[in-house]
This record gives sequence, C-alpha cells and structure tokens, in this order.
Amino acid sequence: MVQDQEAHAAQMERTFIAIKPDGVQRGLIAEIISRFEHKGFKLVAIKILVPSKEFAQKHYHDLKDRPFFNGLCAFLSSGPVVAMERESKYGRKLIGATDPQKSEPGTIRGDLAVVVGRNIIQGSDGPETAKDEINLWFKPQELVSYKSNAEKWIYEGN
Ligand code: IDP
Ligand code: MG
Repeated sequence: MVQDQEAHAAQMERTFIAIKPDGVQRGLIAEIISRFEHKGFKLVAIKILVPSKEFAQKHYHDLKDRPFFNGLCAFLSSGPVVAMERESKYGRKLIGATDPQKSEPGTIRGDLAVVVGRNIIQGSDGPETAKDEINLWFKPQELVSYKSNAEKWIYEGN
C-alpha cells in the first residue's frame, strides 16, 4: 500500500503555469483556472504579481538569443501575471501549441488566443524546467502540501 502511494506520488508531474498579462487583462483568469481544476490538476501554489523586466529575462533566459526576446520580456512584465504550481499526470496538453494558429481547438491557446506573441499562458516544458521555474517564482513556504481528496476519483490505484 505504501509502495502504491509512493509510485503514485512519483508519477505526479509538477508544472509551473502562469496566466500572462494578456490573459489577466482579458478577464480569462477564472476560465483558465477552471480548465485545470476541472481536469483534476492539484493546485499547490498561486499568486498574482507584476514581474520586473529583469525577472522576465531570468524566466526566459533560454530564449535570450531569439529575436523576440526583448519584446517577450517587456510583455511579460507589462502587467499582472497569475503564477501557479499544479500537479497532475497529464503534462501540458491542455495548454496547446506555442503558436495558437497551430493549437488544437479544445486547448487553452486553441480556444482563447490567436497570435504567438499574445498566447495568454505559460506552461513549463517538462519536469526539469518546471523545477527551475517553480524555484524562481515561489519561495518554499508558498507551496502548500496537502492530500487532495479528489485524487482517488481522478486516478486509479490509490
Ligand atoms: P511555450 O510558451 O509554448 O513553452 P517557448 O518556445 O518556451 O513556448 O516560448 C516562450 C514564449 O515566447 C511563447 O509562449 C511565446 O509567447 C513567445 N514566442 C515563442 N516563439 C515566438 C515567436 O516566434 N515570435 C514571438 N513570440 C514567440
Ligand atoms: Mg517554454
């Protein structure tokens, strides 16, 4: 039983998610949060803040050589962002492709965004980047540890 629980915990993937300034200004906070909530993503941390340009540059450091880097960092720091950590076994499929023109309908970007520079949401690319992004955006004491009672209805074997 304990082994089952450990296996279950090991498979839960941490994801850093941020609703970018365009999503906040367009009044899409509840819409976006509800999609993760309805799918069964566990909410571990959440806050609203205006990131500085320097902070945005840190967040997007791996894109620093791309031509859109300055505009992207200026945009991310242009207004409030809602930052979250969520856990699930579903990866980033809800978010959709980076370019909303290529995102499937049914995904957040496919349904709610139109151009790549205003794609309303950030989601970490995988477990390693999630770890780095969560460490950048949250202090350890901002992460809440709790047992989600919904999990036994969302997943098998726990
Ligand atoms: P992701 O957000 O889907 O993980 P990344 O490649 O990590 O995509 O790029 C980060 C962000 O940079 C994108 O969400 C988008 O806002 C922006 N971006 C990516 N490619 C372009 C581009 O070709 N033009 C303008 N902005 C871009
Ligand atoms: Mg990315």
